[in-house]
Amino acid sequence: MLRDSLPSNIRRTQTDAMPTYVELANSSYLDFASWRTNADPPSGGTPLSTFSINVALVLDRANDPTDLLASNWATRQAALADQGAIWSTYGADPTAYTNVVSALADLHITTYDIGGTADAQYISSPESRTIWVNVTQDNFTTLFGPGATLMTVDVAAPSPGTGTETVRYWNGNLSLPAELAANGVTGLWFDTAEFGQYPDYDPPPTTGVTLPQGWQSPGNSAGPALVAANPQTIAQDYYNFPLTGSLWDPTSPDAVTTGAIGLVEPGVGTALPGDPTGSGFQAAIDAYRTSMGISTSANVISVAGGGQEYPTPSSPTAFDPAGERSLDVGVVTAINPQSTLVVYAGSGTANGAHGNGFTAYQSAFWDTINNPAVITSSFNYASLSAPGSPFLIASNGLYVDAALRNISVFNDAGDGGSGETFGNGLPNASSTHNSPYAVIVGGTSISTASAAQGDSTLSDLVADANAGDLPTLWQLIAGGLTQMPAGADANRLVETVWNRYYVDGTAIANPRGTGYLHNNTGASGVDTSQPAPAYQVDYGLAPITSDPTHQPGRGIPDVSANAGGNMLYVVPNAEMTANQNDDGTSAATPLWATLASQINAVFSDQGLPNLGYMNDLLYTAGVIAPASFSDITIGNSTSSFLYGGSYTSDGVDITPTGYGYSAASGYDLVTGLGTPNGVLLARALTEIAHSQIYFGSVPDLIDSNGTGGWTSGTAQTLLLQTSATASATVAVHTGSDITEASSTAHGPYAWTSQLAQQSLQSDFDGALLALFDGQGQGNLAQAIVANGDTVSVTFNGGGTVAAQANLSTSSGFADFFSDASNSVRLAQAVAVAETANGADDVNVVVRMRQVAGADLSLMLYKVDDYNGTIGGLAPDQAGYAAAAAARAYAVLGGGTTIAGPGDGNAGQAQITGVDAGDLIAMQLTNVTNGDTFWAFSQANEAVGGEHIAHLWNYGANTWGWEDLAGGGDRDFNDLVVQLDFTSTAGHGWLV
Ligand SMILES: [Ca+2]
Ligand SMILES: [Ca+2]
Ligand SMILES: [Ca+2]
Repeated sequence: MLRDSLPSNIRRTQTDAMPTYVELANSSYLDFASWRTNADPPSGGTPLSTFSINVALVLDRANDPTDLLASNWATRQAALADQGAIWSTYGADPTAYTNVVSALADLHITTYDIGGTADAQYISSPESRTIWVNVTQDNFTTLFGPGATLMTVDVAAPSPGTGTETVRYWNGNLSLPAELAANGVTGLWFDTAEFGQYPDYDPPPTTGVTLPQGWQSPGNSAGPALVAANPQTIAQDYYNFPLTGSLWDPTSPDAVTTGAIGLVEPGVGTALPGDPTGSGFQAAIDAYRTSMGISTSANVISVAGGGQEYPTPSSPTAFDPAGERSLDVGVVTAINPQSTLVVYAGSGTANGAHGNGFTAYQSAFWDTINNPAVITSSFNYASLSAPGSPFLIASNGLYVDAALRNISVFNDAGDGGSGETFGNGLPNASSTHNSPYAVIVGGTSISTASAAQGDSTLSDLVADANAGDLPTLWQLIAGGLTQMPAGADANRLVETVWNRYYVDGTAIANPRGTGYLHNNTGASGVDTSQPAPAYQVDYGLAPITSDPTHQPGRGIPDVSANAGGNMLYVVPNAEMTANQNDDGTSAATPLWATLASQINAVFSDQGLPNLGYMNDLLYTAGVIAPASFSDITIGNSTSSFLYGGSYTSDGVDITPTGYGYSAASGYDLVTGLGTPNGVLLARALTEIAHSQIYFGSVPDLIDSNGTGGWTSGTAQTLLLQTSATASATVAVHTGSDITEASSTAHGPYAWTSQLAQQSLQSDFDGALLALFDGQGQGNLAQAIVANGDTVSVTFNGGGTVAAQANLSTSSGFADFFSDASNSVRLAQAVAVAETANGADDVNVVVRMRQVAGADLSLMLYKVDDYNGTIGGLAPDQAGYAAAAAARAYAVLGGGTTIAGPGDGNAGQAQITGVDAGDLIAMQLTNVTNGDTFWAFSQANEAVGGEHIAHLWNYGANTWGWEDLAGGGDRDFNDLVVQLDFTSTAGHGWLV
């Protein structure tokens, strides 16, 4: 360098000269944690005379991974398998990184853990693009520019007359030395608690809303009737987790080992009172396991390079990190007793560290020793950082790192409701805790039948359910009810939004005395700092905030699970000395993490890689296998507010502004896609994974033409299924053909894809299904189309939108929506054998549910194309039946036909000798009257010159038959049939 060649006296002058600085846009104090405040920035006070703060400097990536992360899961997995190539491509440019380290040395700024090990206090590495440094009162301006001053000022506390709060802030934007900016330092984070959320103390500009008295949302007030359940009971009995029973007995030859789960527990780690190293943690967690009926010891690894400490909350209602930790470890170890727990304390307290959550996430994501494939956390840091700020750049990049490390991250939505405990009058969602590369988990409340009877907010619902009220039962079944309510004492009756807000006069409180400023309902709504992720757009969503500005953004949560209310979790207390009952989205989140870890075990058993970043797969499962989720439709999370006013909450005067969100049919901004049906979700995800990896060349039903239109993906016979809430004029245009698909209204309880798939569960009560038998579907027609034909649908003269087709077209169907409840489904009449690992000669599971009185029989046979042709014979040609019989698959146990299970029953069989890519068609025989029916209507009976169609598609590889000639009652549930091509792989845990 030129400088080194100068005489020593000049070099010293050059070295000590003030470098030039580059201002960082959007780097004000309010941009760090108080974006969307309507307060004026703080001012005045005095310079802070003594401080020491550790700061993350984050460099840009050498290359942009956006395209890789936007590719499908299989493409991502293929790339992520080579982690060396990933990080030489998507880490920092090594030269730029070295330049920054060198420049910091020239500036005499202390750095931490450059090139350190994975259990170092801080993560400073070219791969993480991060360099941790220390600044004090002596060199704050050296790093952040000559104008940077850290100030301290006392401001009035939110409630008049309650004193003052001390705020630490800096004026204006921060700057960086030009050498750092030139080498791509664009991200910053502070390992400190100095810079909190700055509240708006101005008088409220609106009069707000009047809240109803009492409980604000149903299903959270069972009182003494509430249930306290062991976590594994909640997982197995209410969420149908896939791995159960002897699989968890380590002495069993069937024993399964689930992978390590990382728990982000900033500061506290495994510390116990008086025991900062957590030396007593092993005994404490083993005592909990014993109380849960688990006889083996936990495998616990503590990663706390900067130490850890047991905190003391400032008040009984203050956030308690140790309680969070105990909740996390309890839920994880009880549900997945063979998963190693890796507990991350983050930077701890050594060297001026503060154990900020960012540092714990970073140590978890970069733990290349333990490599947990699933990481769960309920900790946020600096909730509202501004878009474009160096703080949000750093935070967003952290979760991209996790995706590139092939980690599945589960973050709780948070427990602050629609207001996010931020008093700006708006609905808020954290900008730092809702990454598109993390699964965001919201909260629900499960009510058993007995709990519901003790809950006055559910009394009407209980009465209606017990009286057999069909609309009520229909709603409850969509929410996961599988038994008649009268006999459902031990089972779920209803699952509602978790919401503990209670209003008494003008006081917002609950039995714990807390309200809008504490943890009482799931955070929800829309993170307006980012656009809706592609998987939400592909699901047909366009999330907007509920306030009058209707801001777009990322909808949260993605999914949800029980968070308390009428069902609490039995977990260790904060000190780990005894058990207690606890709640929160902090409980729902580790539950989801254990499910992902179980599914990873299934994936491994079937020869698949880990799930990694897989949000898109969840949304795809929601479309093609909707029974993967129970749909939550009851409750709200409303808690927006301004400071000041005539209500009180948490000892503070506030004005509720009423902007919130409610659960509703389908995806909603309180509970996301819903709560898991673990086995059905696992089947769906394995099916999607094998399909993407091994069957990418199989034609899709339809292909986008790039301008909003669609073309047929192959030569095929399409079922045209109209669903209409009133008589509708409908036409399906394929190439130059127009097929009439007009329809009368379907029956009010015509079966949905979700119900048809739910009904295939053997423990679903046939008597409950019988209440909804005989409900006619809309019109069913058929079209034979050529490869490349244009495809469109008109509904009552208007156009339709295939809003979810991107997610379903590779599974053989696509819905063209006129609106949410009026649509035409185009579906293939055959299944493609997308077998596990593309294997040949495999057994395939055939699941059935019969809701008809006749004796039925099913034959599955191989065809040559999507029109059902066999050796040149079309389905309506002479000799087809004999040709089909000659192509019939053998049934395990003998013969080539499968007997229906009988009225009301579920059944299951396997066919054998199925090769990858086989096209499989079905024939139904009504044994009672001798009629036979085909998937291709031209082969069926004609009425008035029209051939009658008998097969209705209910999602991926699932169909329902109508078993009577002439069309019968057209309920298409007489025999529901599902082909499962992947579950026999490996140990067959999902069969
Ligand atoms: Ca819902
Ligand atoms: Ca029928
Ligand atoms: Ca029926």
